[in-house]
Amino acid sequence: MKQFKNFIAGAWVPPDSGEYFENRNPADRNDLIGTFPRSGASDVNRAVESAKRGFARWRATPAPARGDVLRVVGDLLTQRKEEIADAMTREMGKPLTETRGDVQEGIDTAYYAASEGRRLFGHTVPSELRNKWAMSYRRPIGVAGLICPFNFPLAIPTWKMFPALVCGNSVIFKPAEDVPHTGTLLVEILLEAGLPPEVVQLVHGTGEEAGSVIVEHPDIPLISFTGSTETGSLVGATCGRMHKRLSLEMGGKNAQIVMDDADLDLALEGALWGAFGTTGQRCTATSRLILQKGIHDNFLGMLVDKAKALKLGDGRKSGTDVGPMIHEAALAKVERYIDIGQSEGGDLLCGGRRATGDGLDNGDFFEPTIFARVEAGNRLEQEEIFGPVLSVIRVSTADEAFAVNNDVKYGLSSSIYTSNVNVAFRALNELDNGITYVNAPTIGAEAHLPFGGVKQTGNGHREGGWQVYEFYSETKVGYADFSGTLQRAQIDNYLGSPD
Ligand code: UN1
Repeated sequence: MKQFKNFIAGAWVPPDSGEYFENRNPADRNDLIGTFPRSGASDVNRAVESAKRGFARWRATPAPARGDVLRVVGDLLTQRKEEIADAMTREMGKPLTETRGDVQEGIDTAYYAASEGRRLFGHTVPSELRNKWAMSYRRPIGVAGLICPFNFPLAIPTWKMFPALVCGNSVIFKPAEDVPHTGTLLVEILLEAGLPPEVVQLVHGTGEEAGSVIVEHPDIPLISFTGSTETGSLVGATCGRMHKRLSLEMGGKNAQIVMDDADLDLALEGALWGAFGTTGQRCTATSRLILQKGIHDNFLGMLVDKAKALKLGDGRKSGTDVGPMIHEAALAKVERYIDIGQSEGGDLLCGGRRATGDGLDNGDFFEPTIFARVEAGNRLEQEEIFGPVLSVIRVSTADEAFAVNNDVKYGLSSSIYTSNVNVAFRALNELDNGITYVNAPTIGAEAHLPFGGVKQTGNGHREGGWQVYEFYSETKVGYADFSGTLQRAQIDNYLGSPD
């Protein structure tokens, strides 16, 4: 059994507390992967001091050279894709097909970041005065604190870390305590690729003991957090008080709409993948299915048959469709929502309980669950469950479907299946989400497009694509006057007087 370390001040070191937590395989709790540092304030403080030195060096490295390091990171991730996918499945459960996709998203993000090192555009615009240049350009900000979730153990840290690094910041990375091994592999790869050691710091531990210290540290001006809306609110309060730049990526209650004119087989595959992929533990998971009345009964019948046939199991074994949930507390939360759904009068058509037997007894498995006749406005329909629970709502018209989609406090992704081009474009226009898919499920965002949601899903920032580079850099404006005279903006006028 291996005891893992933090990476602070250029060295792999134990936590000051001397205490460690266990990392176990959620498909088999007897499988202990290793123990990881329980870090606290003194570890974070040393990481910050080192990251400040790393920042001084890294900001002076030209952006194209910073990008070159990320290109090597992409190459190394590609070479080690299978090994990382296996480690990831072992510590968080989703099947290998999905963890390979997770690594691929990191690879895509690395190559995108590498090229962005040569493209951190600013603007040059005409000055209103003669012989004067006006331009805007980007500067790095400082030490970035990155607090990451368990469900995309590689991809989401890369969404944050790679643009932060290309923009010239140094980073303190706290992986979720459920997936510290994947986080460790990522940092090993960054170092192997040639990142100067003090530019990255890896601090393991819990949100309460390590994450909160990062958020509250006065020398970390930049925080990126992905996780629950409740924790995000606490992070937001602190960052607001301390005037920190903050990107929040939080909950979702994403809906797939299926209209009467949809390709039903396609919509069926989409619903299964969206609702039960990653065991429903995605911010973008489909947790509501809005069915138009003409296809409602038929579609539901097909869906329940398919959901019952999904094979639960160890994600490292071939044939597994759905892996375990991340831990016991997540299972218990889903169970509470099963009770809520039943007390609200929902019709439990399949699942609704822990899955046991057939090699599942040592893991945290829950059966894919479908509730029909869920009323818009019910708690089951409104609150994020983060598990394999799909609520089905029956509607009559597109207008009603759109209203149901929009009437929740979250706004990450949505999807519509229809063959009517006008309804499809209306959906793109009218659904209140950061991402809307037409004839595709609510999951499947690509690394080179902005990712994020409206309303209480986020705070207006985006990850991925070109937009995240704005978050990790500060815009500065430079004016250079080479006229040799005092020119006064807004006052001197070169058009001459009207007469
Ligand atoms: C998340 O849902 O937590 O869109 C991230 C997707 C992935 C990223 C999802 N590329 O499904």
